[in-house]
Amino acid sequence: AVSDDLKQFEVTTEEFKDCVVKHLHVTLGTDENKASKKAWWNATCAAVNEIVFERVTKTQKTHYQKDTRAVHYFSLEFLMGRFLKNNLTSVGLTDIAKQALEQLDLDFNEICEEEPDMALGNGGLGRLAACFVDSLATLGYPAIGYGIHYEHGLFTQEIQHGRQLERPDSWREYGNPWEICRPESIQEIPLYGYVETKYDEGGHIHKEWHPGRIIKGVPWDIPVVGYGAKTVNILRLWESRASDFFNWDVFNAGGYLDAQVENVQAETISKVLYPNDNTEAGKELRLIQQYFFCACSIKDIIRRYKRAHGNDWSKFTDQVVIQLNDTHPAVAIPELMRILVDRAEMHWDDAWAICQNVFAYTNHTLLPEALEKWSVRLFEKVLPRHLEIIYEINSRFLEDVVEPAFPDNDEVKRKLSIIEEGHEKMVRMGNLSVIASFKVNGVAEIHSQLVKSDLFPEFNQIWPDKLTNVTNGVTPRRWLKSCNPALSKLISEYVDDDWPVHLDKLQKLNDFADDSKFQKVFMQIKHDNKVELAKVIKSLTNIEVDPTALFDIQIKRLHEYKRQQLNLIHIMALYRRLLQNPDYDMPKRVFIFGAKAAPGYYMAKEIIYAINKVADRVNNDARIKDKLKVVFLPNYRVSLAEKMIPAADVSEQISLAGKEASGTGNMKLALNGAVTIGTLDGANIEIAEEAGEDNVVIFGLTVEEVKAKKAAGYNPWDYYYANEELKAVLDWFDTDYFTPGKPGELAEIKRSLLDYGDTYLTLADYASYSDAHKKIDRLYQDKPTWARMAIINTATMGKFNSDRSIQDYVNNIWKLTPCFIEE
Ligand code: 26V
Repeated sequence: AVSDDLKQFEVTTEEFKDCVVKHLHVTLGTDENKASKKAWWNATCAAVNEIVFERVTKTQKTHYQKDTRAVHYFSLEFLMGRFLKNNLTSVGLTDIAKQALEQLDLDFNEICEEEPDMALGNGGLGRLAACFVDSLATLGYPAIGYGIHYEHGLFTQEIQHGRQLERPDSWREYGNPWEICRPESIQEIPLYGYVETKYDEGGHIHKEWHPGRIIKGVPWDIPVVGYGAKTVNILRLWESRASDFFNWDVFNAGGYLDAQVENVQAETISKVLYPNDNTEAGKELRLIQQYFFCACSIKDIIRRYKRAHGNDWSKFTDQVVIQLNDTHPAVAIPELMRILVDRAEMHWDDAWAICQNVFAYTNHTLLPEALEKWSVRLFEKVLPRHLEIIYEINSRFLEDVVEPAFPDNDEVKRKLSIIEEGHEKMVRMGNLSVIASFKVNGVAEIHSQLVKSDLFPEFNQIWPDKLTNVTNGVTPRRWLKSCNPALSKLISEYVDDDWPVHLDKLQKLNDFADDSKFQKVFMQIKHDNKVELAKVIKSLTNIEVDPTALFDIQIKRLHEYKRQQLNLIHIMALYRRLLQNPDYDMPKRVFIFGAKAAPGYYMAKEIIYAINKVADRVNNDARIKDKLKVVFLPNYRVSLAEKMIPAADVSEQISLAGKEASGTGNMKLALNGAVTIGTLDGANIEIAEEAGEDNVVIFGLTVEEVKAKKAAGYNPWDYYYANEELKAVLDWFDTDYFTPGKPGELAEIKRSLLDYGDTYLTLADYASYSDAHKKIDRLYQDKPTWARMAIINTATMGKFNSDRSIQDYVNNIWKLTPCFIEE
């Protein structure tokens, strides 16, 4: 049992305290009298690292000695959040650390607040990668996460006069205690230049790439501590630097300043995370980022393989599997081909056979604007040899695979080709990924079905076993145990204390769903969490909210397909009902939003502004007697999510059906006892299956209905004229009711929903959404009924443990064996 596992680090409070103080002196160079909170935090991390770093070394040594097969998770994003609480949870020292800091007159939570979030990701895709590395380590699988060591993570968001302002995020400006630099594993990466065709004595063709630039990649390792801390894997993130070698050339040619310019250009590669979520812009720097980290990682993998197997490539596919987190790292495919064919001088067919057994690809979106395409012209400039290889992969694929399957069918060939013909030729990274991978998966049942039927139907015909599903999950260590300690303690009392690794055991709570004593305690914990969130709301926004009110939460990136605007329109309708009838029957409600908009996404920013303007008006209107409050919490991020999720009564999952691949916030909220109001989209469907239809509130069009409606010609004006309330609310946007003295400041939202066609069928789903909220109101007013629903939600979310997702990947794709690490 895990409780036993956790006993391996038997450290007393006294010992832990001494260790922190020791690090305050010898690592931080200060003392108890003058240490800042930041220094105490650093010293506490250093104390935890005494355990963690030992385990990293031991894990790596064991994996090397046992020559284990490992998964290499390639991702442009790892949204890790904070580490201290999580790592303490994993080594089982949370209570000890709490007491130790208390004895030092420090507040544990305050010290944890000193840690900046490691926000090297945008949203769902990056956070999924973080949950997956946690589960891989917890389950004892040999795994390494590869990514970029961005100097600046996702921007921090400030709200000024209701509008989003972006500020750079400098998460490691003053050093970061969780990372280890490994200069001994630096790699050199070529870019630009041209390809020379050579012939050897036998008349064989040989390609030589003469790069125009060499960039250095410096690896930083971040320990990923599995729960129980037996396995501690690493996340290896590459930082770009100017190559010394190249620099000296320039320098010797008399260009001291030129050399500095080269430095800046090289260091730009890992400077900043692209803040777009779901829109592809085709920027050169982004392609270079992708290639830079893929090339470093492939070299790293091959170096490690050769240390065990020398030049014998025959075991490579037994030892190495690479998972592509979306198409962002797909350039790893031609890179591995280049190394095998040009460098290892392997025959094309042998090299291709290796690739096809190494790569697997996860698709995370169907949105057409997010599907990556690179112009052939740009590709040729940055990676001339890779473009040739892609052409070769493509022509062999079209000839050897497509032609036999679809004889003389040019239309299918055009569709499946890696190269899109048009006025500008493009490289389609999705097609390349499907062709090179042995498995392709979607991230929830419905999404995987749509990948097969709508995105890649012909590929599915050619390779019926290639396309598959792995439903996403979240780590219950961060998203229940550490963020909701009171509920965790209750669960341990009623279930067993190994639920964080056997989440299905939560099922046992079903037995207590109608137990009034248990209901009381469960709802008291929810209330206490709401009191805590109310304090956060007060301190960040100065808005007072009543913790007895229903807390309705929508937290996710701002995007029109996620339909925060639907939520807003409904809030305005409630406000209007209250103004027309002060006795309108509804429980007190607080609507809480957290969302960042991509800096260049105009409509998303307008929606943020509108939410804030409506909030200003509603929150300060004495007529409605505090029955309705609207809160937009600035700078939504992992650490803020950890405070919001335990306090949610209702979880808003209201994307247009077919658009949200899975969602993972939906899982975190339900796990913490929130009731979902949601569409039949992504993992909502599976959540409803697990919790039962009575314990979620489903509304809106289904995927089939959306398709039918669009085919029949959707007209948003029909809904506008048919629904008096909807019309009145939309017309409100034209007035200055929420923007005094500035009529029409919010009018673009109305226009997007009527004049620009309402791409995401917001108006079509409005009536159904409004009815669903009426149902929520009724249910919430019946306390035992609500408590029962909340408990059943927590009880039935076992499926959404990311350990289960990882086990699915292992069984169906990766074929790994867990590796025991000695104590
Ligand atoms: C796309 C792009 C396009 C180019 C610019 C930078 C950039 C950055 C991220 C993305 C990713 C879009 C795909 C994505 O985030 N999908 C989300 O994946 C989650 C995990 O599977 C899933 O739960 C969400 O439903 C899905 O939207």
